[in-house]
Amino acid sequence: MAVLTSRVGTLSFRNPFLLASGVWGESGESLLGAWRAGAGGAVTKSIGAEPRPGYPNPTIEEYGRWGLLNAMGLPNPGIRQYPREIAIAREAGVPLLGSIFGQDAREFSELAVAMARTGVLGLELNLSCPHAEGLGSEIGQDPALVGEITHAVKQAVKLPVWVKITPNTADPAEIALAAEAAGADAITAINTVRGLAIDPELGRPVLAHGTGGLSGPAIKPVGLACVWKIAEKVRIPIVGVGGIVSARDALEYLLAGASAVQIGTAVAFEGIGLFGRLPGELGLLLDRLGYPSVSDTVGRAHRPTVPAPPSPGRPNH
Ligand code: RRO
Repeated sequence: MAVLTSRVGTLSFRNPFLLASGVWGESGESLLGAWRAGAGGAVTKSIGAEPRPGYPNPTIEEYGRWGLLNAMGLPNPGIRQYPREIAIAREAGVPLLGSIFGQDAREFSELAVAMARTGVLGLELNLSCPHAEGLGSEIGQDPALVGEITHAVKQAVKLPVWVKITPNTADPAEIALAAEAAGADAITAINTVRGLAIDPELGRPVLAHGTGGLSGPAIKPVGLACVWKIAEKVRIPIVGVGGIVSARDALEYLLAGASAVQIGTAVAFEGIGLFGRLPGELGLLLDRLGYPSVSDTVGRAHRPTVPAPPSPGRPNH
């Protein structure tokens, strides 16, 4: 069977399926549950300096299995409370990345230092929440600010730093390049795609916040295109996220240039049991397609070895 180990820079995971930030990762027990179910690792909920209740309800609109529109509003218990949750998962050996969000380079570096003390293996900087005033993608759309924050965090801690970037900008690859130039160890792409739902009966937006972020299978092509474009420009590893529900979806991301993938919305729909099924399914798929390992697939669609099928009605030169 194909080797499923996934390497993202200096970090190594038993398989490429990581729990994405924001879904299921609020408590130590839930992070541990994802690992016990078979995940390669997990990213915590995004944690800020102070506790935040999040936005009022409604915070989620569902589009069948195609997607979720959310505006949760970064609910989290704050960096002083959260380490006790991380301890539960870390003591059980879960490979964990700590996700943090802040307003500026100074706040990010302070959070990074506090998060590093918890024993996480690396950090993920959330520079991409699509509906947080003064946070997330509002700063993550500016390459200079992304560079400044990444640099400050890298100066503050010794851990690997992944920068999670937004698709809600003209050129996500430019943001990724700025993060790489500032010392990022990997790029996580993508966060949710900004969207809006309107309730015609009420004549107002469905979500209390108004706009939200779309996730789930509907955004897979957006995520793949971002990973593809970023892989053309940066040399650091990419972690793909957006709409993955099957081993085949994951392989598409790997072939586009991702070294590992994260799963969020599919966990919300299906539960963490999917981490027990996906690695085996990926192994079978890699065997069938002749890939000896996950690492042999990374970026392969940029240099295909199998000729394209002839297009109907056109000569195949
Ligand atoms: O909490 C949220 O509303 C949220 C976050 Br932090 C994020 O990064 N992405 C998203 O779609 N929602």
